[in-house]
Amino acid sequence: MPIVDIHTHVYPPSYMELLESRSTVPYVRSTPPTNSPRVFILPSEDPPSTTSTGRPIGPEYYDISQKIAFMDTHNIDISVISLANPWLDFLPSSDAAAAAETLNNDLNTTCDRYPGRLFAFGALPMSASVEEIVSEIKRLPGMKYMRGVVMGTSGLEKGLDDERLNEVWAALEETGQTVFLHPHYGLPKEVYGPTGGEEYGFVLPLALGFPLETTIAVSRMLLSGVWDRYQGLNVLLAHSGGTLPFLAGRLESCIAHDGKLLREGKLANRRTAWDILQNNILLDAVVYSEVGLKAAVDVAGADRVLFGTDHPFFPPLEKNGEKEKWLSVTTNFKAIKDAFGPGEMEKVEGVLGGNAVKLLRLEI
Ligand code: 5CU
Repeated sequence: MPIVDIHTHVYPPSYMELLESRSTVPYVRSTPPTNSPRVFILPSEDPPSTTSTGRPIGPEYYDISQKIAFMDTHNIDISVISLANPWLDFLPSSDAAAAAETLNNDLNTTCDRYPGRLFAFGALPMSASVEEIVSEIKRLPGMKYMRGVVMGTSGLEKGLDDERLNEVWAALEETGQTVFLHPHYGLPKEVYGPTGGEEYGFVLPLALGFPLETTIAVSRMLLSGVWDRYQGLNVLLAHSGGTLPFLAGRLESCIAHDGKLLREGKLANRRTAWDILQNNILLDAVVYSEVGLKAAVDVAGADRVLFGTDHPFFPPLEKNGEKEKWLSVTTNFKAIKDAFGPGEMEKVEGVLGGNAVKLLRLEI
């Protein structure tokens, strides 16, 4: 059974050029003392402060041969690559549709260089008009290696419960494309303390801000009835669904006790979080512990959880050699193996790759 990485990012060369040409976040800049390129992408780095130094960025982000080398080092057979955050969200509306088209063509061509080893989630021009977004969604299935789309939580700037997204959900459902929903915006940095948590590096926004952002975005989709309207819409949640597997019970209980929702008739005939988790949501296995992985499997089912690495993010802090295995990856492999009993090898193989091959049709 192949090993498949469904959570693995790229910044193609043309996107790197874009980041290098910018002077506001997101951007890439070479700063003293090393003068090597550093990336500033997160809202918590905006505006850059005197203590904010970004993070190193190198060819592992844009040179696809490095992705393949990383796959070989970790025995990964197939990767479904996606543009990393913040995708095309920051582009002026007038540039977004053309940029998405160029980028997606580029991703498809990149996959073609390694037939059978690479597939992709396309990027959407979320700052363009709904018509242009829908048009790109409808164009993607014509491309050999595209298997869905990657999307952040901002939607058309008002979040994913925005009714203006109806046509987008309808197009995704109609074309049978999986939405890979990924965080970027986190929480307002004030929640991390007077300095925005800077004294703790990137720990708070990445460990907590990202998963909570995903949890809130999916909860808003659920509450606004997205899955009541689009019952065939499939969404793959990054980081094992944020905290949704743990909080789904509390979410459902709060819904069942909400007088406003009752008065507005919103409690009748609604699909619950449990139903959505078992039928519409796929969870990646990027949660770094057996405890979180077991929760993901418990709520979604072992056949709906999919291995991922988050490459090229979370590299080892000290490099010991090109062929060194990454701690962030071995931790997730171990969590998957430990979450299942000795007689459950089939489930392990499913999470490691079988589920992805089946659900994302990874055959050429
Ligand atoms: O470390 C990070 O900033 C990130 C990021 O931005 N996106 C991602 O997918 N993983 C880690």
